Amino acid sequence: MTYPFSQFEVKWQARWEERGDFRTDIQSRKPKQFLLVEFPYPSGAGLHVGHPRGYVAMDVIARKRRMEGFEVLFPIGFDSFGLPAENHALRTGIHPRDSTAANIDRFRQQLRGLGLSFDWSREVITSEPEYYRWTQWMFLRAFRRGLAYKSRVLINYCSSCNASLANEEVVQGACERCGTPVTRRMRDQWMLRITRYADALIEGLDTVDFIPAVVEQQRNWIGRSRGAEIRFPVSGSEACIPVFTTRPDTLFGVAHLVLAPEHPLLADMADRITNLEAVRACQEAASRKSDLERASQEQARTGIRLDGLEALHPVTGARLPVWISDYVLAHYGTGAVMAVPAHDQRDWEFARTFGLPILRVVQGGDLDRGAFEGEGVLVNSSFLDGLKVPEAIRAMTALLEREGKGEARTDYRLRDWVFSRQRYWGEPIPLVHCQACGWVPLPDEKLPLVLPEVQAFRPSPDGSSPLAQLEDWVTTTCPDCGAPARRETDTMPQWAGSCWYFLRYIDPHNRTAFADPHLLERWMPVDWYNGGMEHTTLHLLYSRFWCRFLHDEGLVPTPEPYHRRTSHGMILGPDSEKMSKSRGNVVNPDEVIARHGADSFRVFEMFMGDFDQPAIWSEQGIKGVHRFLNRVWGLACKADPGSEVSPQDLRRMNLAIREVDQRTERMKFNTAISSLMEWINDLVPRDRVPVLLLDTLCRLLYPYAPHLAEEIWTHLGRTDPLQAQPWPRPDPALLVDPEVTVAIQVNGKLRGTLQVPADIQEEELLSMAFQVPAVSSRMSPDGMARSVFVRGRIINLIGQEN
Ligand code: ANZ
Ligand code: ZN
Repeated sequence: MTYPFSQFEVKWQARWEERGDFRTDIQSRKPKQFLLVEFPYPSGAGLHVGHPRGYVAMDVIARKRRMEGFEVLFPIGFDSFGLPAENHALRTGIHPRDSTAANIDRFRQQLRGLGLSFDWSREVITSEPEYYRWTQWMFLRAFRRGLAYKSRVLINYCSSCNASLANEEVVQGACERCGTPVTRRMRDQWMLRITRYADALIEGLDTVDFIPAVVEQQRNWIGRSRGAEIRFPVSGSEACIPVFTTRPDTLFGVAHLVLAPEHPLLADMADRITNLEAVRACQEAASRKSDLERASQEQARTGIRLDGLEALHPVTGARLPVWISDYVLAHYGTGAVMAVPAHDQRDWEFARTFGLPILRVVQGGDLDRGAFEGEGVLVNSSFLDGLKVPEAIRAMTALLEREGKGEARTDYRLRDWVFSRQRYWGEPIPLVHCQACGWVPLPDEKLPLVLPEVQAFRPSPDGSSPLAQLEDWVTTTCPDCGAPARRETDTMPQWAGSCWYFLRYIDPHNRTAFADPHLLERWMPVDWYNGGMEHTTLHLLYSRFWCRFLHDEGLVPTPEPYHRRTSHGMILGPDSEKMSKSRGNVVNPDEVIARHGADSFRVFEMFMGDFDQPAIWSEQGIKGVHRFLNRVWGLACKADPGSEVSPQDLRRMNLAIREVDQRTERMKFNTAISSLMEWINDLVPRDRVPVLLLDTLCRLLYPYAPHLAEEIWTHLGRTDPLQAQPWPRPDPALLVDPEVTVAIQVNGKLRGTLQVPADIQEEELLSMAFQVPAVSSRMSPDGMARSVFVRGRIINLIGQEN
């Protein structure tokens, strides 16, 4: 027997929509809750069982918050610009606009089928001109503030597709689409000065409530490190090699310098380098690797010495060999390191590989086994000897500053954000280049700059955007001086639209502003944002930056967009592997819902294990959950308004209320569901179930299995909407075991009293009685013949006294 979910789930979904249950009253005076999930990219594959894990979790919270009396904003939309649609267009000739629209329809239908309580009237779609008009508008604000600039940077490039690739499109050094090894090329790109916000983005982390793993990722990505820049003169020349180091204290342990293969000194000194050919080969090999590979610890150390070139130690004047190696990154620090093999593991490996000296300057560790990177006391270091690392850092930095050989410096791993793509399916960058005026923004009333129609989606052979081929579109006039001018043909990256979508939800149909300032004041920040762990670095950082910028412009009331951020673990296939089409382990949510119902699907996704950990899909598991919901249905069929509720029943119910409430708030969804399961197990054997218990069960179940809860609710004869019912609160008085005072008699004479739980068992009470000295001095347990127990009042021990 299975409960008739297919009869009522669709009915409830339709009714919720009709009644407008989840429409936010944006002007409401109730306390607000803005709950956010990452809006999906509408891929051709449809919704994946991984998406709903975060969506259902926040839906549970949203439904609970409505019952708790909050005005809830729980919106959804689509992040619909991006590469897969464009790549699909290249393969099939179908316009990305059309495939995207079809995919969105399918996603909508699937999301509705899950019974998620989104306010669909606030849907935003990033590829719609009414939306991207404001993305363009914000970009122009940034441009006018000097936050956007054009610069020549190295990009990933696929020579077979003739296209520049985003980092996400480079898979193990090869083009994701065609497998050709990716090379790096210089190209003019629009950049956003996110680095100006590096400190603010670190400090802002202290004002929000993000899970620690996310805070850590944000910090690491920004990668602030304090240290010094030290200049090493090149022997026999005026030139200097500046290095950035976090450990100026180790200067006396420097054995050689290592430059990034792209370092400009190589070109400047080409006539001095005597092994130029071998050096070129090494540079060539490095250009084929990604920064990630180059920085990897596992990577074998490769490199070559620059013959004919020597540097001078800034303090001792010793001659130091200069090497190049790809473990030194061109765009970090100064692109050059002072190698200290004894105290930096990468330098140690490099020195081991090439037989270079390893000179200890800090005590500690075993240098035969690896570098000692810890703290300790300085040795072999002249005036630093005997100092501890932090003191030595200060002393050395002071000396370098006095002698003009270097200075304290803070460096960041964070780079400015490459904000242009040579692609079609993105927001056009609304700038015009004029010979006389330079880059000129389109006036606001010319926005949106609508993405023009194209026939060919393929980038030009020179790597420029497909838009560059539309001569009629590109030629325009300068908005400032009216002279002939040319449009920018790059488009924005997919990140652009997702940087501020939460703001638009607050006022999605506003035609004169991206959102009404009063509504922003009332609804920002997002109270709780949940999403996948894979988006906690870049998306979070970019949107925090965007929000800070808008805040500085006086356009958004809060510097941080999100108050609380949590993340869910990924759902893995039944074979414990990441689900993928090629592995054939993808579970289709539509099929699961058809077989077991949306409520089973929802409850199972919440029951699969700890929410922040990866979970493995299992058919057995969903069947178990389905049986649980069946049992709940069975209880409802035994509802009896006349049946009495015992104090025991009330206590058990209050325990369930407390556990479900607390565990849900802590995102311990799986154990919240187990407490419901345990509770109803007590009720299942009964012939009649008191309505009061079922009433509470409906409320507690509603966030998790809303269709079933609604159905039972009407079964109980209730006509008022369940979501308007107050969320149950535990009664503390009912949660504590009531205690009673029991008189202890020995052969009928009072020998003491005990404070015990009202429902204590006789055996336990007896063993406590024999601990009372006035009892144990008169009678031993062996001497007792029998006892008389009057529950809640007296226990009389009868037998032989000592
Ligand atoms: C000497 C030294 C001695 C270093 C020592 C470390 C330990 P973080 O903390 O990540 O900022 N470095 C500097 N520029 C680099 C580049 N372009 N590519 C690769 N490595 C680079 O790292 C700063 C340290 O990383 C710097 O401090 C430098 O090595 C290296 F016992 O200088 B150190
Ligand atoms: Zn002009």
